[in-house]
Amino acid sequence: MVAAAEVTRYPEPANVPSQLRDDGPRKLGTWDIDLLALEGNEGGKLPNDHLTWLQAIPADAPIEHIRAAYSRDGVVHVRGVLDRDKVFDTRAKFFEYVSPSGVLQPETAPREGLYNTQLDPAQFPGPSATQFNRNQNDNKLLDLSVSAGYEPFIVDFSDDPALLGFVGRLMSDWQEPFRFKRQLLRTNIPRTYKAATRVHYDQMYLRGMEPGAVTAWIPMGDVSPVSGGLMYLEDSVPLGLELENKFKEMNKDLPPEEQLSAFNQNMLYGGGLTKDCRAFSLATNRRWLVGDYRAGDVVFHHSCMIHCSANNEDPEDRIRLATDVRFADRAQPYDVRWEEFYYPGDGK
Ligand SMILES: O=C(O)CCC(=O)C(=O)O
Ligand SMILES: [Fe+2]
Repeated sequence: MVAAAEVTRYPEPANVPSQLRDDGPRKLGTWDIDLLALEGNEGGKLPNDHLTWLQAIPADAPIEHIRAAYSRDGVVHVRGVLDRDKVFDTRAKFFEYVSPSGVLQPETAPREGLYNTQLDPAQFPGPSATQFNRNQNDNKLLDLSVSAGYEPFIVDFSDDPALLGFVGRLMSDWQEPFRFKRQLLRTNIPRTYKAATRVHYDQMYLRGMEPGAVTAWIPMGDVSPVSGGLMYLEDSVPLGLELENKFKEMNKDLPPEEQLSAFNQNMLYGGGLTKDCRAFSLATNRRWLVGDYRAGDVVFHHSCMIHCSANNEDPEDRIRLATDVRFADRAQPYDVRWEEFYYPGDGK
């Protein structure tokens, strides 16, 4: 077994040069990317010349523009796909539901999702930090976040026709777009360290199908550039595809079930490519695309697009809540393992 302390594990990619595009504006609203101090799991400030903005496109922009951005970049941040009030209502319901965990600042509205800073954030690791060796009931927030995912208020939120409709327009060659039942709710607690989302691409969890599923990452609240939203590695679909092909080759003599596993002997312990997003962007000579996300926005990404999150340094101690749901075409073969609800340690 691979040591738990291992930070990085992926096959050396052959030379996959990045198609670096012209740097866009360094300012986004009141934010200046050169002044951001972002850190990932392994610490170390991300060099600002390795950051650039993920620009949002309004949901009512011509779909051809949105489609072109998605196929060029592997990711598109769409502003205003969902009704903002609905997103906040669901956020409020979620935080009410998990409030027995004690995570909320007493006497604040659940809708705000403010963290109870009296508590040690280390007691609330999220789903990816607890993939293995978890004692039952050692993390009430995680237990409640998991079971919230089975509740109609979350399932209905994810089944919003506006979302499926958008996917249908984005993937116009799909015959029958559908949403996988499996979904996660992720609470990133402010100033929790070593608990950010590792560098990964989703195909490693979706090995029961060919690359091509679409992930919708849905911030459930406003998530500013310093509040632990997703960051995408620019021009990384070709790199993700190559890494996955190499993993396939490495996995080919494993039992079939193991070949599909994101946690088999060839993978980083606990999943992902590396916990060190700083080193990864330097090694691959690519920048992290950083977004300023608002409730109602949805980010769509390709299953080989590489991404991670930075630590949540929200100045108001807001918990970063997001959910991720995935879509595919029912007319094509898809990963049937994703037809079930998520539970911790389910190995996908
Ligand atoms: O919300 C996160 O931090 C992780 C989400 C993710 O990896 C995804 O949407 O594919
Ligand atoms: Fe992901």
